[in-house]
Order: sequence, then structure tokens, then C-alpha cells
Amino acid sequence: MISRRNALLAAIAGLVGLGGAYSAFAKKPSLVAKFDTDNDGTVDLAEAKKAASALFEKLDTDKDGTLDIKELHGRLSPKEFATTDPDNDKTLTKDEYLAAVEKRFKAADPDNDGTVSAAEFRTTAGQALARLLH
Ligand SMILES: [Ca+2]
Ligand SMILES: [Ca+2]
Ligand SMILES: [Ca+2]
Repeated sequence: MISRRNALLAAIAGLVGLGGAYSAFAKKPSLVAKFDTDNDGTVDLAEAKKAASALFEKLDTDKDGTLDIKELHGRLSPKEFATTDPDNDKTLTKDEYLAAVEKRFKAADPDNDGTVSAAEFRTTAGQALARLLH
């Protein structure tokens, strides 16, 4: 009887152990969780712009208020940079950067509900948006 009880306890301990591992996995921050400041499970344009704006300031290491292509560390290819820089002065102001974020946000939201869901972040357009946010 005792050994059976021990086996049962071991099984329970095993399940608890698995549960712990599972919740650790589930807690891995998703892209949505990272940018979803109002915690409604999706990322809206305001949240995306907020994240992008914080990133812009972080990347602007010389603090001149603009990003050059080097400061972007590969987030935009030279071709993408050129389309993001309509005045062609080889730097992006925050307005230019946020305009690009807005464009990518719209591309990443094909169902047009104004939010990017976890599934939408997994698409190519979703990944392209995420590159400008973190
Ligand atoms: Ca949200
Ligand atoms: Ca510019
Ligand atoms: Ca959407």
C-alpha cells in the first residue's frame, strides 16, 4: 500500500514538475505581450507607435533627433531606408520613422480591425512591423 501511495505521490510530483515547465514556457513574452501596454491581447497603432518611439530614442545614440542607416542596425535595408526617407537627407526623423511604422502596421493588419494579433505578428508583414518596434 505504501509503495503504491509513493508511486501516486511521485506521479503527482511529476505532473507538478511538468506544469511548472509548461507555465515557464507560456510565460515567454510574445511579441503581443511585449507591446500590449493596455493588456487587451492585441497591439493597436498607438501601442505600436509608443514602442517605436521608445526604440527610436534608444537607437539615436548620438542624440541628434534623427536616425541614420547605421543607427538602425539592419532594421531597414538600404532600399527600405530610401522609401522611408522621402526628403532624401539620409536621416530619418521620428515623424518619418513613425510613418513607416504606420505603413507596416496597416500591412500587418489584413483583417483591418485596427489591431495586430499574435497570429498577424507571425506573418512576414507582422515580422517586418516588429523589426521597427524592438
Ligand atoms: Ca493592446
Ligand atoms: Ca529624412
Ligand atoms: Ca488585425
